Amino acid sequence: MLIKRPQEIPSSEITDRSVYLRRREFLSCSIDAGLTAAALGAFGSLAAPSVLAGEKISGIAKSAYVTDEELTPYESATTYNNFYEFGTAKEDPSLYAKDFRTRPWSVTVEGECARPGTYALEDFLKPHALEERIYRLRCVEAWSMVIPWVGFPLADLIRRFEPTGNAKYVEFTTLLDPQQMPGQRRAVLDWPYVEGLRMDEAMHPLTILAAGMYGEVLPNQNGAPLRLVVPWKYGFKSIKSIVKLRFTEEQPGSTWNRAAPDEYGFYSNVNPERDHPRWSQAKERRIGEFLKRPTLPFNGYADQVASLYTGMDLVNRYF
Ligand SMILES: Nc1nc2c(c(=O)[nH]1)N[C@H]1C(S)=C(S)[C@@H](COP(=O)(O)O)O[C@H]1N2
Ligand SMILES: [Mo]
Repeated sequence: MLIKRPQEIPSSEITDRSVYLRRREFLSCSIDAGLTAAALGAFGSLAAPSVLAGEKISGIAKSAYVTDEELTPYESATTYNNFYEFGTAKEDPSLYAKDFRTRPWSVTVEGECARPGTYALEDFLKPHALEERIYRLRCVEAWSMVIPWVGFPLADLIRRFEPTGNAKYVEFTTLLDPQQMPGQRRAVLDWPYVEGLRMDEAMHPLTILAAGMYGEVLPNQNGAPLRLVVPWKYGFKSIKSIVKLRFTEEQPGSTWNRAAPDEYGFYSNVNPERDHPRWSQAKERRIGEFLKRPTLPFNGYADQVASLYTGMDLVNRYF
């Protein structure tokens, strides 16, 4: 079967598609009265078969999770990236992920839960109304950004799959596809990229899955079609282009932790008191700013998340 690449779709067809989308919204209204009109708008555009990175998402709900700090310019957030599957230089993902195909896409749910299976992305997202979350993002390389994500609480998704009492952790896996991901042709990391969270971290209201940013469908270089965002942890925990969730009893491995266990712990909570061997974590450079600013414990989210770690030694043992 010949699949058209997005950039090959003539503009006449794109107009047709927007009419199709409106019709589709109307249709889904009559099918599922339980969803709000706003949510349907968002779902409508994300469920399109040839959804384009950068396309506006309609009906995004505002949320209380915002900051009044200045947003990082869209240009910086989409050209200064870490996504080693597309290369290790900051500009590589924006250059080499252009043709990355994010449709069709499916996500597999495995392990300790009542509803394992493989789900089309559209069905995976369908029940979730999208909201805006403006979060700080702090990379372990000591730079940071402020990004308006479009997503939904991971907790809501996890509940749908009914984890069993043995589910103590969730493991996430990125797509493995060296043909499309040139970085995976070299053993820079142990592919595919995997990450993990303790169940209470995964269920925390700050933890989201993002399908968009800046009001638009997630650009490929930022982890389309679906990535994790855990704002109180170093950026590498926020795994991109997810194809699998697995509920486990044992603490899962994580790619950076396996590569250098002394440098990258499983928890990796932002901690100005625990330096990385190569980078002091006491300060950070907000992209676009010249002077460094102090780094805050848990990236400024301590009031919300510090209680998850009561009694744990976050410097020497659970870093
Ligand atoms: N699959 C995958 N996910 C990933 C990475 C990666 O290389 N591969 N890099 C991580 C790192 S180190 C950071 S700082 C953030 C960067 O996200 P951004 O490029 O959207 O700002 O993505 C994280 N998620
Ligand atoms: Mo990072």
